[in-house]
Amino acid sequence: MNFNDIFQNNLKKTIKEATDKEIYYALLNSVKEAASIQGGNPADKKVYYISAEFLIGKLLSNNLINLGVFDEIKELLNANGKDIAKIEEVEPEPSLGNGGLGRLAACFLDSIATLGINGDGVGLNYHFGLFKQVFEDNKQTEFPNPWIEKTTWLSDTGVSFDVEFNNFTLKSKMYDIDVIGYNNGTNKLHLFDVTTLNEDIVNDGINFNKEDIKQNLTLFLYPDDSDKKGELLRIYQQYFMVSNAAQLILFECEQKGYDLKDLAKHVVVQINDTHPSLVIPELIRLLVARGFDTDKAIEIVSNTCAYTNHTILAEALEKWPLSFLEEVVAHLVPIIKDLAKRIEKKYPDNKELYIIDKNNRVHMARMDMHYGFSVNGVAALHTDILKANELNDFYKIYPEKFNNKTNGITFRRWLLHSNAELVNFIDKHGLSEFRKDATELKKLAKLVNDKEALNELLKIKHDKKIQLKNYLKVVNNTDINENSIFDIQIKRLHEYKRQQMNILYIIYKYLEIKKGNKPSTPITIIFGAKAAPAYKVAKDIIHVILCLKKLIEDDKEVSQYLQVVMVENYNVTHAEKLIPACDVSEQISLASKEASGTGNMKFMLNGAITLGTEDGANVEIHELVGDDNIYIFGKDSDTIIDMYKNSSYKAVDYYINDADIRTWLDFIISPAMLKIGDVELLLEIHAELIRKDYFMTLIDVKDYIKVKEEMFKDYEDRETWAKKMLINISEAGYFSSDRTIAQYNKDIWHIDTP
Ligand code: 26Q
Repeated sequence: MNFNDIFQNNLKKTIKEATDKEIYYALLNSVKEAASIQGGNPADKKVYYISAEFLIGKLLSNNLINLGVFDEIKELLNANGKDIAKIEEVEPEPSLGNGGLGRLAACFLDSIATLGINGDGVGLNYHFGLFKQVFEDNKQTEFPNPWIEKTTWLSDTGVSFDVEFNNFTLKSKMYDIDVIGYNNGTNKLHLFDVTTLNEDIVNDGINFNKEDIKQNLTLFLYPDDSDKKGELLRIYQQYFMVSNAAQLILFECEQKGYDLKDLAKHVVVQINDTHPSLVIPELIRLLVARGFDTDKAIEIVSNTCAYTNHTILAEALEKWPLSFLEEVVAHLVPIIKDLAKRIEKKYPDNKELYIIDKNNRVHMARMDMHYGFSVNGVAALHTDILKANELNDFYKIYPEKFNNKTNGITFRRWLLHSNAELVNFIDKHGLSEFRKDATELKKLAKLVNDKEALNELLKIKHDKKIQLKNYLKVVNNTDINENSIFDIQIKRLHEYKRQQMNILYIIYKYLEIKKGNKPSTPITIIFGAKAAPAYKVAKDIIHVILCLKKLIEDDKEVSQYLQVVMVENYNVTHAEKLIPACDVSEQISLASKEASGTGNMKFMLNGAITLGTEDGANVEIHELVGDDNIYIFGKDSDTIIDMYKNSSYKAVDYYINDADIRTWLDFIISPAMLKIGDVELLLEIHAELIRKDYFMTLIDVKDYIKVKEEMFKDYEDRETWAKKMLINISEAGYFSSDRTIAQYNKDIWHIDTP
């Protein structure tokens, strides 16, 4: 049966008569049906991608694209007076991730299915996902973000496991979401839930009784991004996730009649950061329970598990107090202690290798590196830094385990779906093969002297800017000027990402305009960022942005030339609209701190030019596009790493010695700002930037402003700018997650594909 028939069957009335909601639910059910007809990606080995986060975003359009029916359905709806964009709006966005790591997991599932690799995701079914951000009084407030409706992408599988904790046992329920490969088989995302959850215990924003584990375990995703919080609930969640994963893995192997001694021949477990690391002792425990001796169980599991590191920030590497683990899962503790003892015996002289440190904290990453067969970073620079610094002791004893897998993004979502106009352009120039092989985009470079093609590119960008303008009017109650430069910084709010440096640019520019130095083209600086609710400095930075926005808005003179926008509740859906409309992509982290970044890749693919430091994947973007097509500034990672070693950075010296920097910083506590904002908060963030500034804003701010000004000047030469856009798009093929996943499979997973 073709998709159209399935759809008509589900709708049960004519498209003309149906409401947008009815059409959405009918399409959802039809996609599920089509996916089940299509079947999986069979092989006798399977990868289980275990992750606490899968930031999948809305699914309808992507699923239609991957089934190959999007255009057909769009036209069918059109012919009946319906707009697919309106249908998309009906769908709630599942926000099951914090940011980069979770979105990467979602891109990876798409590519795994597309490449025909037998592989499923395993995670948790958070009912409220990440909090919804609302601005009140120029500050962030948090609310629950429900996404599960009666008709939903989740399918109840009937599969259930018992998960034992110290004082009670919880029954799980496994829900599946189909992961439809682009013109290929369907895999699954398995999301585990508890049967005893109670959504009603949430009150007053996102508060709930943290002790009532049975009722709260899958209520929320932990809203911390690279920020530590030693909460017990987090361990409950992690153990619940991995115990289910481990039981599912063994169950599926036994069902297929595999001998568990050959587990590593049939299964590979990819551990997405350390959040699922307890899967190692849990698998060992389950194998021992099935009669293996401990040595053998350890050997089997070590050949099955592979670990991906996503961060260099020491404070984000999970170290759980042994006492916490004893309180939650005492039955894993003897295994963890045994694993630790073996290392202490083998390497008595190097305490840096110990799994349990002298303060009785369990270092999850260390367990992964000792008892897994692969360790990978997520961009070339990141992996090099891990090898040379943070993980050097491990690299020395296990050089063969270390490998790099530079991140990627799925072109289905970040090009086919978000930028049909650009796809049209690519097709028109005869490069439609890019759908199968993204490096085909390289051939766009032949158009670099084709004025007509360059003009088309500029026109597409302008159209996307108008679309964004219309979108922000509706969702953000904001009016932006489509003839201004769109300068966009969208990512979690974190000091190392240095949104505060962008703030200092805005202050600089405001003062310049006040002096009469007006930009040739107006500038719109757009932010989108959530701050972890407990991360005070991050929330204060949001406050400054919102106050500045208000101050400039109210200034008739400046607001014609400079506008600040902060998109409320930044999420995947917003990103899909913002990225195609962007001119300047802000990737300004302190060198050495951003493991990779993936927004940088999405922007590049959509013809934005990067303004960035030599950090993460920016380094690889720079290498690909060359000096003329990227704007690089700031100190490099070697310099920064040395400065941390010598503690040689002193923010206050910049404040004292540089009058410009002092002027910009003091503007934060100027009378005009204090009138708009919260005096205490503004004073605190001002003091923070002068006294601490742990991520060295002031070391790069002048170079940043200089290069940003050059960039805006270069924007005026539209033809040269369009060439830069073209080269960026043409070199973006490398960042397809299909390439990344093919590398994971070739080097780590070894799963046969059709
Ligand atoms: C840790 C302990 C307790 C609670 C929460 C956490 C926690 C949660 C989320 C720690 C880290 C995260 C998320 C990290 C993350 O998103 N890292 C990003 O991963 C991307 C994909 O590899 C990279 O592109 C980014 O550079 C990296 O910051």
